[in-house]
Amino acid sequence: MATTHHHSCTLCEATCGITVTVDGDRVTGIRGDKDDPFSRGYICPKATALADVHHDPDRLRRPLVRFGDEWIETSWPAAFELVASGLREVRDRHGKHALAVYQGNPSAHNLGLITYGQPFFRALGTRNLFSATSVDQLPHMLAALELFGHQLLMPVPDIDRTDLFLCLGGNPAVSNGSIMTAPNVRARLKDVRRVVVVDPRRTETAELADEHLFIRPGTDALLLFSMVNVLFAENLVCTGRLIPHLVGTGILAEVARGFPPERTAPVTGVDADRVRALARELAGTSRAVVYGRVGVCTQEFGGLAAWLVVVLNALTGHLDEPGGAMFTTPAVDAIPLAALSGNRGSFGRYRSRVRGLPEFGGELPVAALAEEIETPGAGRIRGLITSAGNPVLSSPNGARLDAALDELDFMVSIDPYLNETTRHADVILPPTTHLERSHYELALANYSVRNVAKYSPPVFRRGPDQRHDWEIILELATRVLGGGAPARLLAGLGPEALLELGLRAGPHGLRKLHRGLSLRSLKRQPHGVDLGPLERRLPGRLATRRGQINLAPRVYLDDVPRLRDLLDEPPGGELVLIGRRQLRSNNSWMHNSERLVKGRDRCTLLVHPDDARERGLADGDRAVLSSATGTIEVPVEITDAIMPGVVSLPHGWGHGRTGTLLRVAAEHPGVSANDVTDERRVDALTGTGALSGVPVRLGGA
Ligand SMILES: Nc1nc2c(c(=O)[nH]1)N[C@H]1C(S)=C(S)[C@@H](COP(=O)(O)OP(=O)(O)OC[C@H]3O[C@@H](n4cnc5c(=O)[nH]c(N)nc54)[C@H](O)[C@@H]3O)O[C@H]1N2
Ligand SMILES: Nc1nc2c(c(=O)[nH]1)N[C@H]1C(S)=C(S)[C@@H](COP(=O)(O)OP(=O)(O)OC[C@H]3O[C@@H](n4cnc5c(=O)[nH]c(N)nc54)[C@H](O)[C@@H]3O)O[C@H]1N2
Ligand code: SF4
Ligand SMILES: [Mo]
Repeated sequence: MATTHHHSCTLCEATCGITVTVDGDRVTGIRGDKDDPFSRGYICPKATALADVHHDPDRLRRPLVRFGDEWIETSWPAAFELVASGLREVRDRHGKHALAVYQGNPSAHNLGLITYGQPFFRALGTRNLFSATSVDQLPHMLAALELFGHQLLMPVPDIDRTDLFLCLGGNPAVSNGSIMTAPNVRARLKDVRRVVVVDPRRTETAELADEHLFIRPGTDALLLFSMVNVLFAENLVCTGRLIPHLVGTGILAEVARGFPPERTAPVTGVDADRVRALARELAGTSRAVVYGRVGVCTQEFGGLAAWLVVVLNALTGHLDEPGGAMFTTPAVDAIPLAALSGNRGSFGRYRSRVRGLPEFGGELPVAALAEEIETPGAGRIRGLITSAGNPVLSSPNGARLDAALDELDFMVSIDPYLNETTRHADVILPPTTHLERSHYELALANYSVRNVAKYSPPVFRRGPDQRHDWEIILELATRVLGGGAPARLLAGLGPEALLELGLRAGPHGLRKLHRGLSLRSLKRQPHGVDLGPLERRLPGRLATRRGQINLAPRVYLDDVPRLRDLLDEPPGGELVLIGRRQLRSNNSWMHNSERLVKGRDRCTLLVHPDDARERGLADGDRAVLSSATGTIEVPVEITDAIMPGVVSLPHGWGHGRTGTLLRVAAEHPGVSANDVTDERRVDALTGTGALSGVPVRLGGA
């Protein structure tokens, strides 16, 4: 029987509404849901591939247990027993820190993993918690913690009401927006009066923009500091109604004096006159916003750059103002809940054992994972749980991690695929996937350009022998930590009940008792509910001790001398590598969908014509790309859309390895960019992997 279901695409942060038509147990179509008030029918090509994941013959549906090179399907109780004893043994013999966890990106899009995964992994009490955060948004979270008092208080560009969108290190026309949930961001950008993009590549977003400025990778903090310099030097600082709450502007003025545009231009490659003009334009446009994303985070000065993005918005009166950088009013508000438990976030409470990289929010940087497995001594990692992550392809020097994983005493992966990471596990526990579970955007609704809420029931009932992520976690929690009272309580509830509690306690729930949001009311509105545009939230929303925003926290000031050194040592003549995202690719794990990977090889290296000529390379040639950590062979694509001296390779490829079961991906393997990135290159302040700006050499194959 044919049925129609309303759901959301959970592949990226845009949260597009989808309409799924089903006949029996087959998906017959996935279309954009025109009645979703937020996405209004928009989807990108990846949404339809959710059907491919659902029907993928390679997707695991029952637990796999390794016997040498063989995998045997086993029952859930037997698999749980094996995993529990493996994990317990590591803890009993080597202590709780010997057990590590890596949580990957899809965790953030998964109601069950947010509500159950986080508490369980933390309850393990290990310092060795890792996640994709430290190759992603960590610098933005640190800025949120330092300036607004809570690591989750990241402001969002009010893109629908802005007149000037200054975008650094983000390519929302392809990524569909990040820490800016904005379905159909292309259309939204087209409605912005002026868009300026700062990027080492003339990206798809830059093509839509009014102006594009090439910047040398890793130098954004210099550019941003110069803009701060101009604001003070030309008396353009205007902090508006936040004046009584801002401190630290005096120190900022002082520090910024060392970064006049004429000093930074030779290093950044951005003309001093353009920097001055941009600063003036930002100050002179009443609805304007500076937005920085992955490119400003995953570089050697990511911490400073992410901080300066907030500083610029604040100094020009664009913080917490319509059209500027605003805070959301999500239906389930994680911040008061987390603040109540004293968990506002943390930084540098302890450091990684081998290299001394700083803790952030109870996690350590993933750039340290391989060495923590390999290096003997007390506290060495002996066991690993990966959940919804593929760090072999996604973390810097993935090749080293690939080898290190074999040294573990025990590894379990909660993942629907036998891929480059999970092939090292002793047991794989495959959860249900997207269409088989209910959905609410618990995390991303906090970073949405409008306040929205949407609940979707599962499209398919899961099979009798399948488990949801949260059920797997709960079972492990009970078996490893014992079935204490908290576990029993959680077990009795389930993610929906926790969601209901969150909705009731949230700003759109209790406060409006009669018409307040509840799970029931959301169920009656299957396309989702629009709760209006972003509103001013400061100073009430601040979680800082004195209710103030210190624009110049010590952690950043202490890192400024390192940036100043960059002024004196302009980068050498070598090539540097950056990444890029592609519309039909989603990090490392959607390449088993034929419709997404068919056509020409997309894992190509973009090279500027001058750099190609110098090396005798022609378009389509295979070239050898090597770095301090590795060597790979890639097809070259010559284009003037990339800055001279910079080459670009997408990440998430490098399939077809022995022992994986991804038959479509193996036909389109590509190479892994992270086989040449370097785990030793991190932002020294935050420990975030510096995936961008990696020195490389390029030659003919
Ligand atoms: N060079 C370079 N490296 C990068 C980046 C870059 O720009 N350049 N970007 C970085 C960024 S921003 C990120 S977020 C990371 C992403 O890196 P990761 O989070 O490590 O990896 P993903 O590629 O997202 O892989 C997700 C894994 O989760 C599994 N999975 C999918 N859905 C589910 C589910 O519902 N439940 C469970 N249990 N598993 C599921 C998939 O099979 C896959 O194994 O990569 C980072 N690495
Ligand atoms: N289609 C698709 N969409 C995705 C994803 C995907 O894999 N595919 N991944 C999702 C995830 S996990 C995330 S975190 C978001 C990321 O969302 P975005 O940040 O928008 O993603 P990117 O396309 O990686 O954009 C980073 C940009 O930074 C530029 N860049 C690199 N180095 C520098 C630098 O030093 N300075 C400056 N100014 N720019 C630099 C790159 O050229 C690139 O254009 O996308 C999400 N959406
Ligand atoms: S932009 Fe594409 S991948 Fe992202 S949520 Fe929308 S349909 Fe899904
Ligand atoms: Mo990400």
